[in-house]
Amino acid sequence: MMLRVLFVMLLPAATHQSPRPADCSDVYRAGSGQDGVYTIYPAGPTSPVQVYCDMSRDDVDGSAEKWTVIQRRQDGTVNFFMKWDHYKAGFGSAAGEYWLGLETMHLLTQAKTYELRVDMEDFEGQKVFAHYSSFSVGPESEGYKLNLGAFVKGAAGDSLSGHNGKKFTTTDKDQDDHGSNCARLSYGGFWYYSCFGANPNGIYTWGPSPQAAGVQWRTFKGLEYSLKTLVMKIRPVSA
Ligand SMILES: [Ca+2]
Repeated sequence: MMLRVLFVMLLPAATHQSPRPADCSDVYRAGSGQDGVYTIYPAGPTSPVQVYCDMSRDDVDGSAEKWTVIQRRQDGTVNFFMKWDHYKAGFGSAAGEYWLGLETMHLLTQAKTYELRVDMEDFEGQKVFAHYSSFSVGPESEGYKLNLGAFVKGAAGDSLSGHNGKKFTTTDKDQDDHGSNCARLSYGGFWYYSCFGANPNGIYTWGPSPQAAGVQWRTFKGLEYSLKTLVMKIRPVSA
């Protein structure tokens, strides 16, 4: 009872003193318009998370994009063949390749409605994207289920809709629709079904990927090609 009273007295003061950004749109609103690594607090003031903010300008109207990067592949320096606890907590470096973490993704996407854009590039310099109207991740008690809105546009084509509604699977936690474990078969961790149209967390293999285990997006380069870069990023729909 004493503790409870203390918390009630302390919490309002702490939150009023310094509003902390929950995502990159908050970072932008607070005056930082440069691309780079920032600290956000999607779970409150005691839980800082490092994230890369993509503040680049829209090609059409020049407005700032304020994307919060939740996943990035670009050079193969980070091992993505990781277990459940790592996918839950996040790994890698916000300045390079990383996975933000399922728990942080869940907390972020509970607070606001986000849209998703996946940027990708092949080793010949061709750049495409896929844009989805909404993106959220359910709680751990529901297996961090993916809730994906409609495919809106993008020359990459739609390789992600098949993953909608699926729970997250890692080598040590099989929640997919396959008789075996898709994370083991595909050397990654993802919202697999049986198994995938997109494998963003697959093995980085610098192009040809005969075993369908690379960083892949079926409707762009098929399942025998591992991409040079792949970035998943979200922003509030009303930003
Ligand atoms: Ca399975």
